Amino acid sequence: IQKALKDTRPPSLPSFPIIGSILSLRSEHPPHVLFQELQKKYGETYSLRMGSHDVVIVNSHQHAKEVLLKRGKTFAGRPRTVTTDILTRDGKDIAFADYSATWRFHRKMVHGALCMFGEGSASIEQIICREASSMCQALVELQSTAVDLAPELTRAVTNVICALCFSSSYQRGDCEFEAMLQYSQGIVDTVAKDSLVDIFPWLQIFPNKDLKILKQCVTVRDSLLQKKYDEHKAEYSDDTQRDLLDALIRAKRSAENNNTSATPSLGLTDDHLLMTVGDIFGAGVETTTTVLKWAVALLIHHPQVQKKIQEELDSKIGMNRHPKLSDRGNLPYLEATIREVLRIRPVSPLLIPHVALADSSIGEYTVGKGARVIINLWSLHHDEKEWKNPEIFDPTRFLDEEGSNLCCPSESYLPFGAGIRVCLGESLAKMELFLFLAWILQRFTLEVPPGQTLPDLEGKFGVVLQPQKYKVCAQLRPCWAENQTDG
Ligand code: HEM
Ligand code: PLO
Repeated sequence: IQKALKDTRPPSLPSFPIIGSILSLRSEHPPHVLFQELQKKYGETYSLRMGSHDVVIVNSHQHAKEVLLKRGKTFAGRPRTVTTDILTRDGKDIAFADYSATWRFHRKMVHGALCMFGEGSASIEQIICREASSMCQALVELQSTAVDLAPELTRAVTNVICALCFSSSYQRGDCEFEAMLQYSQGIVDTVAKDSLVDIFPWLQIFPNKDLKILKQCVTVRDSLLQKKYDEHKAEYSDDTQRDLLDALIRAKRSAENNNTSATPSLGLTDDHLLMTVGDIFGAGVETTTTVLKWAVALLIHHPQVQKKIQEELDSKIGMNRHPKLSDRGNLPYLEATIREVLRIRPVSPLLIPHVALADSSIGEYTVGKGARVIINLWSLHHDEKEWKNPEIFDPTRFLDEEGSNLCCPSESYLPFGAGIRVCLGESLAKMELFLFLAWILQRFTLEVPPGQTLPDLEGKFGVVLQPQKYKVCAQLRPCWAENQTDG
């Protein structure tokens, strides 16, 4: 029986006691590319050992959908790691929390609160348009000079999530905003990184530069969150619910009033509440900003794509009004471009690791309880069997023959994941990407500054796949420039 069982395990990389498969994982490539390469030797689904854990790597959409959808609940666990435990006070958030009643409760609550502002609601559209307008104003001032757009893009995106979470926003040059930028980059650079501390938990007793940076950044973040929480508690009223934090405080109070014994089991503690807003705030800022940075970099590489989007905007919207959410159905080329950006440079190329909560299987392979499962979205999005020339940036692959209707040419496309751990911010992110890009491209043409090289498209692997810093020239389009001089 044991032999039969053993034979159905996924092919395994060589592994050694204590160090696991680490020797086969040394590579100049980032992990998603290395895991894609290793398919040639081990097949689409294979396993390796990290420290004392079995890790299954999935590179095909068939197996990915089995994990996320068909057996979604069995694979809904999350691993505990040293770095994410520091970030989330031992998994008291949503994204890095293991499957539990508390996790289900928090996810449902946040989902409900986000729906309140969701699609079709005028308020979120107003908030995004207000920020888009202020960003475009800032770009007019920076016009024609070589600038890094990242701070302006980040401020716009941050203010949207700040409005939803805290009913607040940041002006340019605000020192709290500058501090936030700094700690968040520090966290992105160090958390969940394929760092040795996550593979060997005992290494944390040794001084470790990354761990130190992470702890410092988390301390700064926590004091910012605590400040918002204290302010909200002081101003709280049962009659109004301004934002997500108010919604969470209300849920906590009503649980406390109704049933004192139910509160601990639902985990409505101060820590849970803080870590939950921390997640939404962090995810809300880093993901959407990263996609916008990729979109701008790719548009500079492909001026013909930019021109087509502008032609579409000119014919469907014109210059006399600003883009609205209701234009989304009329701008298929822009939508296709957003889809293609999310395909070619997925924000989260390995998703967040999943964990098998019981003995199970993936395809013909058995997978034991406790095994970690990594879905390599990079492989799904660059699979040559599924995509023609997957390395080429081509929005028309998401359009039909006439170019007037959106389509999805392959099932091997899951930028937001799927199933019970699917991204909570998908619809918010799509609204933001659409409106911000439509506003920018209606007004500006983005170009490489004279004498500078095109942005690097390789990306820095981390908890999100970010592009390297680059400079852009945002040129006001002729028709807008005339308006500007006309006052
Ligand atoms: C999880 C993608 C924006 C909140 C995820 C996952 C992916 C993803 C791939 C992991 C799914 C898995 O592990 O199976 C994206 C992309 C975004 C984006 C591509 C932007 C274009 C956002 C925004 C928010 C958000 C704006 C917040 C409002 C979350 C949360 C989770 C998550 C809370 C964890 C869900 C869970 O573990 O139950 N996202 N995301 N995301 N995302 Fe997003
Ligand atoms: C980004 C840095 C913040 O300071 C903290 C934070 C919270 C939630 C994380 C987010 C970071 C990175 C992107 C993550 C998000 C939860 C879901 C999202 C991992 C670390 C994705 C893309 O899966």
